[in-house]
Amino acid sequence: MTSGATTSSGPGPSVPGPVPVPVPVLDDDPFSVSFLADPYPRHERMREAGPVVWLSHYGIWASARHEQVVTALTDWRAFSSASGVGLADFRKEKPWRVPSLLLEADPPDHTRVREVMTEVLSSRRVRGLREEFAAVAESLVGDLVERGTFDAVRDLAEVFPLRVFPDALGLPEEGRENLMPYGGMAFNGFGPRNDLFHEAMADAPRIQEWINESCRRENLAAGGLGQDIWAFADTGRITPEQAAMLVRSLLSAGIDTTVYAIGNALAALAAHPGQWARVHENPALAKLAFEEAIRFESPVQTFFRTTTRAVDLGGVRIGPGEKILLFLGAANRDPRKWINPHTLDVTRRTAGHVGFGTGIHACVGQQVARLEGDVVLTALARRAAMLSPTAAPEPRPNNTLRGFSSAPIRVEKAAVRGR
Ligand code: OVM
Repeated sequence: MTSGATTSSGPGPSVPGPVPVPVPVLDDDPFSVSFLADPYPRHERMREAGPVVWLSHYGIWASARHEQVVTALTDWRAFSSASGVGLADFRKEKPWRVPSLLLEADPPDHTRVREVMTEVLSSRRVRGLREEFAAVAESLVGDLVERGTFDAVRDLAEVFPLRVFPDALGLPEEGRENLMPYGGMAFNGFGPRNDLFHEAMADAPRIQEWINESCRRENLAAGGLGQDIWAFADTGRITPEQAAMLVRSLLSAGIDTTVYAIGNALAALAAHPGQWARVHENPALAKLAFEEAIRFESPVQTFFRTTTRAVDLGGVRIGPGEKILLFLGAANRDPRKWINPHTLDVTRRTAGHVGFGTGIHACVGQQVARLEGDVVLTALARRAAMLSPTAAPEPRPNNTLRGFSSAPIRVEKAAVRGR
């Protein structure tokens, strides 16, 4: 047993069934600033303690292993999203906002709205965004490379998604500064009511008012993804109320996630000059590099599920109505699944990573995220022969997202190729 973990047979009476295994009990607070700033040693301890552990600080189950995380995400009948995918159990406490029709729902309610969103964010539609996204990336990255030094987070990761995604949606110009703070609310909102939660919610009523206004049909520009959602209300596939809520989902999940993903990818690649050399040599590797960065430094670290019945996970019996915290970022570094999991390898086969989740709730916008990552890294690969950090990245604590508030880098300019 690893230090810090004790075992118990878990709460509840013993029942007939699989032979119960002792359940490791850990007292970590995975939402403390110290855990969030340096998660990987704690992930390892949790992963090695057992397939499923009991986190006594919150009275919840958790898994940091790839196999159990995938099993729980795949088995939506036993591991429900409808009670919320954060710590709060919606059957016991009032959610901070009206629950998402997409994220915080199970079949059959989930099914039709998910089908609509899958169509809205189809491959064909996303391919149609590429030209514009690539042009913005080329221009922005071109200017930054001329400067020689810049902050990969503040000057690039926080700038690029806000230059392309709100236009793709058709959002009004006014108030776009509310998008990142709203993402901060949504993702800190999955955690406990700690300082991060309360700081994120400080201006909640004003920001929510802007978000709700921005979901209305008349405030969305023609030709954007927002109007594409609303068009489904005319076909009767969804109601107008559902259309507005699905636009809210794009506003919740579409900005901060890609900011963190691009920032994490740039920070990881700057810290691994040998890997960047390969991407520079062959910019077609940009796609793989972005995917590997999502595995290596997963922007979405955790989501919860709630059991609907007694269920066995990795030999551990979990009772009905219990919360389980799934560590996507730890599953993505599980040595049972990955060779050299703590090494960034841009030619690694990343299939099976759970950075976008898996199962019926797997990220519906993942092709948009990949497009953003691809065009940014491709533009940089053509122009920068070398990246190097000029200071350690500054962690930005968040109850769900892993990333940095700053990652200053130096770039060595190359002759522009491949155009
Ligand atoms: C939503 C949503 C979906 C995925 C992630 C997320 C804030 C939100 O439907 O609102 O994070």
